[in-house]
Amino acid sequence: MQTITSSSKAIELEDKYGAHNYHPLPVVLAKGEGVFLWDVEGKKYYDFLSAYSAVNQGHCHPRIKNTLIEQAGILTLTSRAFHNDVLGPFEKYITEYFGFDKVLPMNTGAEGVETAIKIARKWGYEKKGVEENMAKIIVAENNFHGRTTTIISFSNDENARKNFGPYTGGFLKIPYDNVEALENALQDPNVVAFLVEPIQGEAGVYTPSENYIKKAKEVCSEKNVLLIADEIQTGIARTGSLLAVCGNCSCQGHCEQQASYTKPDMLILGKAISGGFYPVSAVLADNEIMNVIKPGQHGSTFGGNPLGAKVAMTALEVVKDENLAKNARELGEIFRERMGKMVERYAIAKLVRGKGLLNAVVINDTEESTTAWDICIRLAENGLLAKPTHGNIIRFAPPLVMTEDQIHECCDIIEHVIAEFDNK
Ligand code: IF1
Repeated sequence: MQTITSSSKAIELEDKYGAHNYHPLPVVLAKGEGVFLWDVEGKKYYDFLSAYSAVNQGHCHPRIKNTLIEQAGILTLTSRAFHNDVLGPFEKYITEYFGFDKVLPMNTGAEGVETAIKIARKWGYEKKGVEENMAKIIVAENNFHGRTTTIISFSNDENARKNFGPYTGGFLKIPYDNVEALENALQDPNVVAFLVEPIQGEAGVYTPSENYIKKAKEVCSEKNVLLIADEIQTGIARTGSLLAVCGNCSCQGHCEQQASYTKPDMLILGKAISGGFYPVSAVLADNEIMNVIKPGQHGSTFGGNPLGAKVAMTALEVVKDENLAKNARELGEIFRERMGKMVERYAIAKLVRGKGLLNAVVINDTEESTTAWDICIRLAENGLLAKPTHGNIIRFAPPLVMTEDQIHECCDIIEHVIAEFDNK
């Protein structure tokens, strides 16, 4: 294999030999540790993307790394044709951790979403009594749930969708953060589920009104419809609680006793469930729902493999042992307070929003403008990596192992760059 010694060489190779399905910032990363990344030239950066919230525990967390190395030398993959001695303990651990009867392990987030869709439909036919092939699932406008042909069928991002048809039917789209629209859609007796992100990530970290999810659960329950929470991006302490559906509680449990907690009928997790070491996703549900799946009806070669299961267990332990939900909550408040002041001072920054350490700053320019991109380039030059979304929104989501001093230093960098653009 060719050794990469310069960023330009690496970019050249990707351009020539890789499909052009991404438009990355021109930075070539070679090393990560905690909240930091280094490029091939040795320049150090604060990471404010965290691999789209997959490395909440920080890059190359030593405990997770040791688990990976240890298990890699014992047993990695057996398929589910046989039992393995890690899967059972993992399933007990994760179900107790999040407070559900059962789990179905998969690999990527999109597979988790597909799994939940299949379970919901099957539950609809076999438990709710919906007529064959008539089941409908309600989704929200501007959702992001992954990139399979079925999932992009109910996206309204033209770029993600166009020319990938024919599309999968059976989805009803309603405005996000609108309980009335949900109640109207629920009048259809063929509706089996409502699939929703508790905070819309890709839409630009769109935080709904308080109690939206709680009310959604209530109206769904009245109609015997399952609430499916996609917490692939918002879960695992990112938003200042273990799950976004925990609401205002920053305890490290699944918050069942807390008034602000809303238990979804199905919970989809991915990304940080393995701290960025290995693709692991999971769907959690109670018996009456999960038991509709019988042998041969769903699965995956790698789903539930001992390497992923062991890594995920350690990654979840780290979240508890290092109090990452509490840290995300506290640092998030500092971040939004400082960014709030910045937004007041500089016209180029319009507003800041988010929860915990999943935040966004909206840039005062059009979606078509390159301002947010140009700001991200300058942020990188100043040692901070972030990526624009929707043209004029910059997402700020550092690993949750950051310290207070570090978040202040990062706010200094962002303010410095914003000030520069304000004068332009
Ligand atoms: C890409 C965004 C983040 C997700 C939710 C399912 C999935 C995702 C709520 C699918 C994935 C990603 C994938 C990434 C971009 C990204 C993203 F910008 F699109 F919104 F995180 F911020 N549900 N999110 O956010 O999980 O199959 O990818 O494991 O490059 O597509 P996956």
